[in-house]
Amino acid sequence: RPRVLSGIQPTAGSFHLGNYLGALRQWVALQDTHDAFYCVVDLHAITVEQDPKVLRQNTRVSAAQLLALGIDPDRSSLFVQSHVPEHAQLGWVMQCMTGFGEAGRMTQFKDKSARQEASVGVGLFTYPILQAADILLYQAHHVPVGEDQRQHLELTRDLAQRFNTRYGKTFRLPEPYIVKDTAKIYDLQDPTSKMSKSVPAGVVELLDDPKRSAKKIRSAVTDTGREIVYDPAAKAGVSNLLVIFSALTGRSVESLVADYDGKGYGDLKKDLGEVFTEFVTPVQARVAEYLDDTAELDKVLARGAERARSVASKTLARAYDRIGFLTAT
Ligand code: AQP
Repeated sequence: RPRVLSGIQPTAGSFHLGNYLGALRQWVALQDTHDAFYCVVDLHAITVEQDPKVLRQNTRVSAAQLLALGIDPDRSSLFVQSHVPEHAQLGWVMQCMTGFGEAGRMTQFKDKSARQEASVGVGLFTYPILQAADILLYQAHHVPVGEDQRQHLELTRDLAQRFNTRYGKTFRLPEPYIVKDTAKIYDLQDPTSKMSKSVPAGVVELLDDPKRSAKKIRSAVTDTGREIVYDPAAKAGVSNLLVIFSALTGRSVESLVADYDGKGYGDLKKDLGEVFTEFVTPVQARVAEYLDDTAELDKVLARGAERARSVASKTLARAYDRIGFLTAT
């Protein structure tokens, strides 16, 4: 079976619809066809300042959400990044393989550092390099992510190629796995920007009160026209709602457009609020159950980390050897 690896930050506590439709839904589906490794990337979370108590809690909340959304720990290795020290170790190696200018071209760093008011740490700058190590450790064939991660995947491939050329074939070059229809879910208040946890107004959070989320959906920004059509360039807001509606229900955008012929934006938004509520209510109940028994949750994560380490340690040992590090005896 081909391998798949992906990670998600625990920073916000709740995941949002962009995370779910852009990435996590694919994580769940790929369990059927792939040997899957999924991690909560707490090392990435500290690229911006975190309160230790909140980080610990959010890491569990993130793991509980992944389980509640359908990650099956018997089929997939679900783990916390810091439990597998090889990530940081290979991360250092990859930093030494990366050009300063190359890292500086990452557009997400430019966006995030521009948005951040506090001083920007070096970790935020080098985070795509650690992400490359995350992926390469598992010799992943595919990496299910949203469109915003495409450039980081390119960097990962470049670094793998560079290492292989310099030291001999060591790493598999991974392919991004990006589902076109939901590759970029847009902010409800600004449907030309991606939905992002850093801009809370237009985000729909999975763990938020569904009533509040339905209200956010009802007040989503749409244009002044009346017609419900799919036209991302001219009608970004409505098109975004149609994509979300379609992804949550499995109904095609065309059939939705046909069904809403003659109806108004208000009807679409109200119905989507209900669809979302129906989707998220059982998810929230399962999250609460997983968080009720943190000892069991921690055990699941320990098991996942053990399986992850057994793969990661082999890759790291091979890379260290190729580089010319003495084997520790
Ligand atoms: N709006 C989105 N549409 C589609 N996919 C998205 N992803 C994030 N936003 C969207 C995908 O979710 C996965 C996990 O994201 P992450 O934890 O790495 O965090 P992120 O990309 O930093 O998420 P945010 O909310 O976008 O945070 P900020 O505001 O910090 O940039 C990834 O696969 C990502 O592609």
